[in-house]
Amino acid sequence: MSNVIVLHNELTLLHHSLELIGHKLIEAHESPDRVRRILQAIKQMDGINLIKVDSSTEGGNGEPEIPSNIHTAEYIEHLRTIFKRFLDAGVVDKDGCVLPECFPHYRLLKPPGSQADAADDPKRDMVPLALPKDPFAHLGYYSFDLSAGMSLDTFTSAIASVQMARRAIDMVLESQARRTIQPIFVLTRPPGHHACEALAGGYCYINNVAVTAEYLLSKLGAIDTTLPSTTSRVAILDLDFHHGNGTQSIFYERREPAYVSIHGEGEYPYYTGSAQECGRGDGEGFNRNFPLLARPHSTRDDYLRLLEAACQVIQEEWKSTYLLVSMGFDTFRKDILGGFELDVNDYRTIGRRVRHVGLPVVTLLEGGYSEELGELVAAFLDGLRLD
Ligand code: OKP
Ligand code: ZN
Repeated sequence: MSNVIVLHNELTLLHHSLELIGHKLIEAHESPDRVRRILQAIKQMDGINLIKVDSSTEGGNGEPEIPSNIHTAEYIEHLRTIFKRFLDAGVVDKDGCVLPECFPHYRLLKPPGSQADAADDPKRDMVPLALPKDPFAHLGYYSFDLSAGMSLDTFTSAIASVQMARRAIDMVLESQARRTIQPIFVLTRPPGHHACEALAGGYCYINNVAVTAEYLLSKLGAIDTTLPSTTSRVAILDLDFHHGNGTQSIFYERREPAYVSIHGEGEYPYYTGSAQECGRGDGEGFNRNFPLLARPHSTRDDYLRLLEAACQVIQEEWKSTYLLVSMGFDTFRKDILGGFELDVNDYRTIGRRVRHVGLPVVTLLEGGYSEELGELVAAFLDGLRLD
């Protein structure tokens, strides 16, 4: 039995957003209360070492570098500045939130003289849709849906999250040197797994797990060429109900890190996550999707069988030496955005299985929107520390 380290930064509570449900614009389900519920539930737990990270005292001026192969510099600059532009123009209040207007849909451009189905081929040669001159159109250019509105402190919360996640990597590597490995759970908010190289969406802005994996790989250095070509040192296990399209796309042509996901079949974000998506080029074989139909077409046992298969891939096929978990709790049977059947105690089982992969592990919070979120996280952390 060992302790679990939990990292939290109060700046993650600042971000807030709106979302459109039918004809109603409401406070986003992804709210600061999620983290508050988790803090409330774990505060009376044994074996939890809660560390409050303070950005002003960590890492000098506070802002970690985002690798340009994870997110483009232009995209990061957009996230940093866009709200201020709306604010300065007087079209939003300080405590408001801005949403995109118009998306650069790939079917907007139709090659001259082509048939309709050629226009539908996303791989066809075409002039890319350029960044609009009008800054108020930038939000649409850099988003893929309406679920990634920006508020005054969205960027601050997102940056605080990656900063904690990088800190977790430093801690894991240090503790490994001391041979006292403890699992780490990072209270990242907003989540990250839907964010692509230059696209926000699905409550995500900066892909926390992608930046973390890249940081870890930079610490590990060049790959040992004597390692079998089927191996990947860093594995990302994505257990959120929704497919992590962003993480998949960022690493799709890379062997390291390798990505494996279990998620609702045919669910949001709808266009990605099929079992046929296996990676390309150097990345071939290092992307694995395990889609599972939502209830009533699947059971808890179906889910746990896929969890076993995913862990087997990491251990037996990739023979990974580090594990990053994109952990969503929207697989819970009562979650408003999920459709699986998992119960509270299943999160203890998941935590224990993750521990039994036997690797140094950093878990990042992705989704989870039920009232019971705190309880679910507590059960997961409990499983993570069991032998
Ligand atoms: C983020 B994560 C209601 C639909 C909301 C966005 C779902 C994002 C899930 N307007 N769609 O993977 O938990
Ligand atoms: Zn989710």
